[in-house]
Amino acid sequence: MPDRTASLVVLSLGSNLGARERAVLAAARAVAAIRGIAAPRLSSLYETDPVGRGYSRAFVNAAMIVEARRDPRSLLRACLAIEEAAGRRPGGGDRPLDIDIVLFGDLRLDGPSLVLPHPRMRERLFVLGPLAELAPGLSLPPDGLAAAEAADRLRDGPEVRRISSRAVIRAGDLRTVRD
Ligand code: PH2
Ligand code: MG
Ligand code: MG
Repeated sequence: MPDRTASLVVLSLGSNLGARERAVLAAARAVAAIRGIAAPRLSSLYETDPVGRGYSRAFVNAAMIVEARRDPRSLLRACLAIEEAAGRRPGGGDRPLDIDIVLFGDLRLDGPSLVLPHPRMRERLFVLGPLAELAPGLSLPPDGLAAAEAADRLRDGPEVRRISSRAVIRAGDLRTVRD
């Protein structure tokens, strides 16, 4: 039974520099190990065309859903520490690891370092494609559209290719399960 005081949190993981797949999988493990995080689930890995300027390589992206019993800003700080440990430097462009909080329950937040829901989530198939695999029926803001339907509406945009079997995290231990 889900913990009633926990929030359902959606994260988007990405890497387009170095050992991309390994970085995303290690990040998922590190997120699962953050205190107050429970019931982690990870999508398959996807190779995705970069969206926006200043990126020279394709990304590996995945979606992650967790239950969080901590506040969003402290979760963000923990995610930034994981990015830093993976070699992330301040500034834009190619990055070995990016962890974005996409949804934090129903919370709306408009702060200098964190905006929730993530303002561009509905435009990005590299976020919604993996999320739709994990939680096709999840209802998304602002209109409650299901994740699978929201992803379908972006099928004409930049490409998203599933490159791994589904990875599942159980009890904080990530195993890759062949489909
Ligand atoms: N992240 C960005 C900008 N562009 N494109 C893809 N395909 N995947 C990303 O994770 C990504 C991006 C900013 O963080
Ligand atoms: Mg990002
Ligand atoms: Mg980020």
